[in-house]
Amino acid sequence: MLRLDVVTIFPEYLDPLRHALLGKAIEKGILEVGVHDLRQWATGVHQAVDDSPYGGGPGMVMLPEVWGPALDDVAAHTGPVAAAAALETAEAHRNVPRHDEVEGIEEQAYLGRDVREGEDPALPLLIVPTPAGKPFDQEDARAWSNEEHIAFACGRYEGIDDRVTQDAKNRYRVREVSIGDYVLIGGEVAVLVIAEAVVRLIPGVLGNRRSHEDDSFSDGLLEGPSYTKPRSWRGLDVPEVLFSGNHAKVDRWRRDQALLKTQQVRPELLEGVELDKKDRELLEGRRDA
Ligand code: 6GU
Repeated sequence: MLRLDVVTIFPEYLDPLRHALLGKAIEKGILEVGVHDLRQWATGVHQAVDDSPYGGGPGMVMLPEVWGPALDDVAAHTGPVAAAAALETAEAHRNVPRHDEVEGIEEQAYLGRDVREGEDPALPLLIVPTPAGKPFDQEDARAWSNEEHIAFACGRYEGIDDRVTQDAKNRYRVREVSIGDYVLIGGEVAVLVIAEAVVRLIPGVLGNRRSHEDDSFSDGLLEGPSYTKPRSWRGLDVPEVLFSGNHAKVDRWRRDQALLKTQQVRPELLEGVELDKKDRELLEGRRDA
C-alpha cells in the first residue's frame, strides 16, 4: 500500500489523481490519496500563505510558519490530515501495520529504495517540485514505487522559504525535483506527472505485468513503432517481419527500430546503453534493419 499526500493551495487541480488509472489503484486498495489545502494551516484574518521576499525582487515567497505545521501534520498523520482521512477512506485497509512497524523485515522492505547516506529509511519521502530540482527520471519512479508514504509540497514557482525544506529533513527524506526545462506556475501538474509515473509501476496497477518492463527507458532506449489491424490501411502496410512468426527475428527488428529511433531523436541516451556488436553495426550504417 502506498499513501500519497499532496499539500497545495489548489486542491481541485489534483482531482485527476482520483480518476482513471490512479482511481482504479485506489479502488483496489493499492493506493491511498490525501489532498490538503495549505490554507488549513494559515493563521490570521487574511489566511495568507505568502509574503514578499527579503532582499526584494518580484513575486512572493511561501511562509515557513504555514508550511512547517502542514508538513508536521502530513508526516505524523495528525490534525487536518487525520480528519480528512477519517472522512474519505474506507477503514478496511487503514489498520494494516506499516512495514516499519513490523519487526524483522527491515532489510527486505528497504531494498531498491531511494535512501541516501545518513538518512533514516523509515522516514517518508517528501517530494518538492521545482524547476531548480534534479531532473525526475524513470529510475526515480522505479525507486519511489517501493515507498509506503510519499508527500508532495506544491509551492508556487517563486518558491517556499528555504528553511522549510531544511527543517523537513528532520521528518522526511527530502527530494527537490524538476519535470523538465521549462517553468510551470506551481508544482501541481508536476505532482500529477510524478504520481502517474510512480503508481503505474506498482504491481497490480497495470493489467499486464510485462507491459512496463519493455517501455521506453526501462532498457534506456525509446520504443519503436507499434501496429495492429488492419494489415493494410490507407495504402500503408504493416512491416512484413511482424507476420513472420519468427520471434527472434521480430525481437531483433524491434531492437533495431528502438536503436534507430533513439539515435535520431535522443542520441545522448545511447551513452547510457550497453551496445553489442550487432547494435553497433546497425548504428554505424554497416547493416540494415
Ligand atoms: Cl517540478 N515545478 C515547477 N513549478 N515548474 C517546473 C517544474 C516543477 N518542472 C519543470 N518546471
